[in-house]
Amino acid sequence: MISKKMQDALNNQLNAELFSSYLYLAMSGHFENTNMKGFANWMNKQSIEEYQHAMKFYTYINSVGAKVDLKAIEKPKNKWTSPKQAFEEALAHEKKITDMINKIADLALTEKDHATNIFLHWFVTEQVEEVASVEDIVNKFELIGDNKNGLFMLDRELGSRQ
Ligand code: OFO
Repeated sequence: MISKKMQDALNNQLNAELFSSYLYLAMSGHFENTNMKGFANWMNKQSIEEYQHAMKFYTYINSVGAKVDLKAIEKPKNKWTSPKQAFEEALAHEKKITDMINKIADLALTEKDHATNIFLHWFVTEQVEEVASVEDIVNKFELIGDNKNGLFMLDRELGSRQ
């Protein structure tokens, strides 16, 4: 059994992961609408991954006999001035999620909650990968600058994400 404080923290993270899914789906919709199908594909795949993250929390909360408590999901914005801006916001968002995961990991250590600590290991590693992969894309936008051809190539590259 986990503490009430940990139950609340995990439910809060479940909500944050659902918001991540919603945010990337909004970005995907924006890119579909602006005819950048490769960026739309990348964001769509990311949105699906985030839903899977949310479900890991959902399953874990249930598995330790705690109570899932779904909250309202914040409305994401639906317009970005450029693809670069959307990916920069995605990077800032992932850094925020990393902080949130680290805080729950701190709580697990404080409470000597070994099971939750081990459960969170996967997320700690995942966040390192997610921040690195979005950072890599943001760096590519920096290199591309105003070059339309570069933008086209990057859109095509991200379109291949499975
Ligand atoms: Fe993007 O890793 Fe979950 O939120």
